[in-house]
Amino acid sequence: MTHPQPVEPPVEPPVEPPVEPPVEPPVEPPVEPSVAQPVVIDCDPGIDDAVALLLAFASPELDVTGITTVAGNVGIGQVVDNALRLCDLIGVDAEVPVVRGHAGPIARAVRIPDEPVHGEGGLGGVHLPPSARTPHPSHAVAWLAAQLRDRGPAGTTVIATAPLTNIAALLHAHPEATSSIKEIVLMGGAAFAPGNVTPSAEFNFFADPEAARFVTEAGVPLRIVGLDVTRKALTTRADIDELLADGAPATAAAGRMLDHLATRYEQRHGVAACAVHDALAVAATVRPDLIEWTDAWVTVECGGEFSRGKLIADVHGRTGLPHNAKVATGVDTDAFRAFLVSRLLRHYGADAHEPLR
Ligand SMILES: [Ca+2]
Repeated sequence: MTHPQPVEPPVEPPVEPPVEPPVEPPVEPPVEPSVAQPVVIDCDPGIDDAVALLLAFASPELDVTGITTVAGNVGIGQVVDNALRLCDLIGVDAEVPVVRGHAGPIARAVRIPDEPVHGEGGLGGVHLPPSARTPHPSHAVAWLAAQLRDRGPAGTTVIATAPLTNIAALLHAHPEATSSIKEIVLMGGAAFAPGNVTPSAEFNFFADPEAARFVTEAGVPLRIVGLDVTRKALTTRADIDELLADGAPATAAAGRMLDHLATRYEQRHGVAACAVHDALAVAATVRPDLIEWTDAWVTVECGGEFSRGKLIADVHGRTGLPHNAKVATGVDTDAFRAFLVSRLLRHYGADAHEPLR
């Protein structure tokens, strides 16, 4: 007698787990040069201007067609010299001019800060090699007028990171330029935060309040990035160390300049970090979504005993006057820090993904 053989249960083929597609790190979409926004940068380098220039030239969304200069953080001669040296550091195309502008306010005596916020030479004691470049032969105001005219209606964005003397002089002498400006994105003022020169005034507006007032009321699309947000968007010691550790010429220079600011900030506030005011204006141009904007009618106090240079922002419509600006009132600090540091490392770092230009 045979015993029945045990029946093996049918073997189910192993079920392969579904294959998850590999997770790619987020990649910024490439920006075609043809859609890059033409911009001019009016500045007074200055450490944060220097970092703003580095960020602008690392941003393919922007086509920086010229750098105009004005007295502010340091005198006009030093500002021009710093801008030329920074162009070498960045690798700016020789066709992009550095243009000398006003040596001080038109309506007031020049006022260079007594306190050396930006350190020796205006760049935190960082010595960049002398440049063989020379400034453009035109004055900044004449150059801006021609540049804006050539680019056509609403063709150019102006990023202004200094006292507004050049821009006010442009809009006063060449009112037709108003229609050629797509928008002005400026670093200046403190609508609701305390000032950094007086209790009420930020440096750029305090240095030339008449110019700031003229620009705010000139009828040009305007976005204002002031101390209300730049003081919140602090670059940290870790960010600075990351730039220093990279060690390439431009990242190391940025790290050393920011280290100067952070050391000073720590002495004053007990926190090893620093505001990079002007770089936030560039970021606001490329990535306005990083900022919370509030529509307001704005002007600048020119005659106050204690409030000279104060940015007045009527966000509740008390004056009944129509909105003439978008005022930055909030910022995604971590997103800005990541944007700034990653762009600098990506474009200038030792393992730069893209060539210098
Ligand atoms: Ca500046």
